[in-house]
Amino acid sequence: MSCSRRKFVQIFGAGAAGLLLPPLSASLLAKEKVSSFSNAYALPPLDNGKRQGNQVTFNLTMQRGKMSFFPGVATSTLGINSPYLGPVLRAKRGDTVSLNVQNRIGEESTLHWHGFTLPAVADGGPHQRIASGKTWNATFQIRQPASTLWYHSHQYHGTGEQVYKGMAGLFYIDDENTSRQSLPTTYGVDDLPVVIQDRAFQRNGEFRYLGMMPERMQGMHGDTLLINGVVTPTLKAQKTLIRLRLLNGSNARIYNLAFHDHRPFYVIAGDCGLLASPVRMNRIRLAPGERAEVLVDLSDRSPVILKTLKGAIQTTGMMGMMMNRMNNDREFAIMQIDPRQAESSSYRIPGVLLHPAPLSVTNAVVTRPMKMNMAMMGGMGMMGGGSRHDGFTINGRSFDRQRIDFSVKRGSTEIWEVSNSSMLPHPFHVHNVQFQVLDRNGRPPYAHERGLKDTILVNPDEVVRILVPFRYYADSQNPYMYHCHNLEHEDQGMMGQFTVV
Ligand SMILES: [Cu+2]
Repeated sequence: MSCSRRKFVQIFGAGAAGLLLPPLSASLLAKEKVSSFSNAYALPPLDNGKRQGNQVTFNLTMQRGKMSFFPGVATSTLGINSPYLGPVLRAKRGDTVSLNVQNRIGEESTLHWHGFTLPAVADGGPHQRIASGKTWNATFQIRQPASTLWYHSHQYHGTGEQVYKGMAGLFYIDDENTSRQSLPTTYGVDDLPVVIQDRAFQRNGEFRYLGMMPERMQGMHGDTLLINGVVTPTLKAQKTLIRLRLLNGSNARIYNLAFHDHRPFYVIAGDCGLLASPVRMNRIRLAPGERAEVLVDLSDRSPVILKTLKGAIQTTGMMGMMMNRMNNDREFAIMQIDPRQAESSSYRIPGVLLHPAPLSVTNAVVTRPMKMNMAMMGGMGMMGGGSRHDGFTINGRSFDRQRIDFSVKRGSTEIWEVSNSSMLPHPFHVHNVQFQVLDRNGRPPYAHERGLKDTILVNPDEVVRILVPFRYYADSQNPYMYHCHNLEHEDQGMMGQFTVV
């Protein structure tokens, strides 16, 4: 028996795989839709908070709602100050933000500020629980460069479902360079948020979340693409050069984004800030949790379709074959951009960008392995349908809220060696830090991955080394999380926690 075959049997059980595969792949194929881009792009509300000098207060209410993703069909949703998703919050480096989060969804939740450096008590991870009916306050100073961050539920064993229903939004940071950059920056005009999510729907219009066992293994994939909560919309571009702030806000789907005419675009920022100079690409892979800011030249005034291509996922062994059979790795239209009425932009693609200084590797004190794996230990865990399993691990251990996995020293910088010995890719995310990618299997990182990041995709059999600084906050009691940002993997235990002391 080959190694991959043995792993496959460990995960699925010898007899079960053949029985489970055909119905699911058939139903996915039958539901394939062709979009006519008849919906209009939706611009999320912009919330600058209530400002007094450098103190900015945001009032956020987690709420239940109904959304009509399809005409005449209502879907039950979660949102923040909205039925589905939340506003784009915006503040500046140096501001102290005070976020009041009121929970009115009727169940416990949390709200995590993804990508921020902040005190552990303000992080919004699974320890900062907000009981139904209560309000939680997070206050912290913004001490990092201009970037496109986001916020989302981080509920213990419930992150996947709450985010899927809509508990997420974007958070922009500006800095002293924002107005000095020669970049489009007018919200809703030439600077546009694009939150990409895939969803599955039941016949009655409700979201379908986690049915069959393979979905628990791969994470939840849907066959309908939502952009800012709208099914495959058309964006009527107002300018001939636009900046798209792309967030993969999906639970598990990895995208391989490109335009239908293969026109180039220019990546100007990754997760946590601008790159040294724009990187010309014609496709970009974006894993759950990752962001990319791109400039798109529309001066030919021809409508273009943003798609995700096949080949987004690198897998090995039987799991790879299975993912192909289930059609998770396939082409989707995401959004149409129609620039026929666009005004000429005064911006051009800049040669260089005012970017954050790179981190120095010379003062790294510790090299720490981070081994991600998914292997079934009990055999029946996945079949049982529960959310607690021992099969999703980092360094051989599944998440335990009572166990602090390790501590790091405040002011130190570490090298983390993130590896993946499973058959599926895993996007690895660390709270409280902006890290730098050193190498992928010993090779230099891709040009667009050379800025500061908080999430990095690690493919099967890959080792990615990252340089991780712990700059400011020490707290021996309250931990930060590190985890796979495939939310189903996270919920099933591919997560750990560390303190800064
Ligand atoms: Cu994972």
